[in-house]
Amino acid sequence: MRFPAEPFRIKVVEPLRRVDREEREKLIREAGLNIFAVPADSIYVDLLTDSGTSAMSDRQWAGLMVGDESYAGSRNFFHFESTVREIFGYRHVIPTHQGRMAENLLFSTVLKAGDTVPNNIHFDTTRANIEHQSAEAVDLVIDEGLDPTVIHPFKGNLDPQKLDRVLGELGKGRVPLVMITVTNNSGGGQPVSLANIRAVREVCTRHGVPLFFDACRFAENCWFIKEREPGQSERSILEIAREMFSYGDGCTMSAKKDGLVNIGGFLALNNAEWAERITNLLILVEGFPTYGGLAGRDLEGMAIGLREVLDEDYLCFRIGQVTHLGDLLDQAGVPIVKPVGGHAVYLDARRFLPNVPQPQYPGQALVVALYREFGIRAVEVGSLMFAHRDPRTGQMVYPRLELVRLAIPRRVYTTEHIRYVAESVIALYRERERLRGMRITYEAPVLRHFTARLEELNESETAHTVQKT
Ligand code: P71
Repeated sequence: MRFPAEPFRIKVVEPLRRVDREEREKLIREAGLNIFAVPADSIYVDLLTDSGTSAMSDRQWAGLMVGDESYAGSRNFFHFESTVREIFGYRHVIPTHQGRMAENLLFSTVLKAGDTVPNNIHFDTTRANIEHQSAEAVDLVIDEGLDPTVIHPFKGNLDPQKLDRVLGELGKGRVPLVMITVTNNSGGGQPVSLANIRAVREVCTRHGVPLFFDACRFAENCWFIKEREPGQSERSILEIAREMFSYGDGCTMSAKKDGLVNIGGFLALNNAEWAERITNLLILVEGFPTYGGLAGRDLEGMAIGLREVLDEDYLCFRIGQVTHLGDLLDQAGVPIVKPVGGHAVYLDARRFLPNVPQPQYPGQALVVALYREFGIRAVEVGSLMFAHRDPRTGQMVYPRLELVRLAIPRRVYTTEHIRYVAESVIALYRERERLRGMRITYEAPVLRHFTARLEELNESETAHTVQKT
């Protein structure tokens, strides 16, 4: 057997509306060829993100009914707090409404202008929150982590030598903390090994700098450790997680991923002085310390979800489903980023559409075609999201990678849905010569991909250099 069947059965269903091609064509045109502006109930399989899109279990739904909505001292907070302490091992547990608020509270408390925060690769919100403090976010992933064709078991590893150099140059006075993102979302959902985390810890200890985790997809990372790291196969996910977090001093968490909830997050840490300052800020901007920005029932959902995510049958199915999609595409010759990560499959738009040059947004051309032809929503992670004008030279700078992410929500789609997605992408690949590039007709000054409007180029404006395979 290639991978296990769904380790759950379905008790509640959410009907999906089938919208015909004609209506999809109309909707995507009205949306200015921007998939963020298409109403979600006109989408058949929605792979925009794995964040906040999980299906909760019957136990989590039951947990919502025992939500204690007291302003202070809700029993759900104590359940949540003891769960976080048991898995993550950090003393102070501060609930927030989602991950970026945990980042904001941490960085606005511990960073000063001119500081630097190293990471394997910072996620966008982490980078933005660091830069918001006039500090610098630096990415120190191993070189293999930047090449979409290199096979390596732990492509998310942070390079300890690069870190040693940065800490040697700047010292602890300029680097208040080091971060590791597990799994490394911006690098394709690639895992980090325990051996690497130990090596990073050793460098941090030598320089006297604390280590924090961006723990969004921690259980998926632990599954890869169990599968791929020598000597780990007999250990439980909980044991691996506890060891992993024991090398750190704290973490930020968006529970919208491996917390298996639709909203929620937290910050957990050992430093009592930082915790006190952060808690005071929390009361000012988010809420009382026993609820953060959440309802009591949300805390209960998180407490239960954080335990369910450690279940090996669940993780085996989850990672297997994502791998299965990658394998189906790879076997058909569709260019993807390899190896497949934990939460998403990434199409390599440069190799998929060699006839569409990067300034004509090949990734977005794929996203639009996947919706128009098949009702599937993916997201472009390429020139629409990242290309920008260099303020000094006035030239456009294009990102190295031109990708389309197919992120798989947790426990939501069946294997038949996955096959539908694979067959659709393969059919599109066979027809790829028909796809056209695009141009932007409206863009906002920052984060333009969320609201940009585009139009398709006509035949004569598209360069035709496609090689027949
Ligand atoms: C993802 C997201 C959600 C997202 C956020 C912003 C723009 C588009 C999509 C969120 C992450 C993440 C990591 C590693 C922190 C956050 C923020 N990812 N760290 O991949 O992946 O968490 O959304 O709860 O604030 O689609 P938050």
